Amino acid sequence: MTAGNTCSDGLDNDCDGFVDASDPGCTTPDEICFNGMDDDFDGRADCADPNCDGARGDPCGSGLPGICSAGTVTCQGAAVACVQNRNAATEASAAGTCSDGQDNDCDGSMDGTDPGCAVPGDLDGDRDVDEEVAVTALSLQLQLYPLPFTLCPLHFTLYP
Ligand SMILES: [Ca+2]
Ligand SMILES: [Ca+2]
Ligand SMILES: [Ca+2]
Ligand SMILES: [Ca+2]
Repeated sequence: MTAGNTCSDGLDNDCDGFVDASDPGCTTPDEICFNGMDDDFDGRADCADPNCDGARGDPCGSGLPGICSAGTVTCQGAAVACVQNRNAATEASAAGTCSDGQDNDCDGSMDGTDPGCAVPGDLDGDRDVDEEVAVTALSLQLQLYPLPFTLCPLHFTLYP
C-alpha cells in the first residue's frame, strides 16, 4: 500500500480493515544510513537525508596521530566526515599518562619522547631525575663543606 495515492484516498484499498495512515502498508519506511539507498523514498539517500544527521557508521582513520586517530564515519548535515572517537587529553607526569604507551595529547610523540613528560632537573634526558638529584645534592654538600677531615690532621701536624 505504498504506491501512488492509495494511502491518502480515504479508502481501504487492500481490504485489510485499515484505511490510509492506519494501514501498516502505508507507513513510511525509515531511512537506513550508509546503505547507498533512499529507503524512505524522499529523494535523498543516506547522509543527504536529514534523518541521518549525526548517524555513525563504520570505523575510519581521522588522519590525526595518537589516541585521536581512531574515528567513525559520521553524517554531519549532508556531509560525510570521519569524526575522531577520542579527543586529545593531557600527556604529563602529573596526569599519569607518561607510561601508558599512548600519545594522549595527539602531538605525534608519546610517553618518554613527549615534551609534556619532560622531568625538571633531568640532565641526561632519560626522564629519570633520581640519580641527577643525588649527584647535585652531593656536589652542593662538597661546596659548602670542603674537605673538613683532611684539614684538621694537617692543623695538628703543623702545631703539635
Ligand atoms: Ca539509505
Ligand atoms: Ca531518504
Ligand atoms: Ca602517554
Ligand atoms: Ca603526545
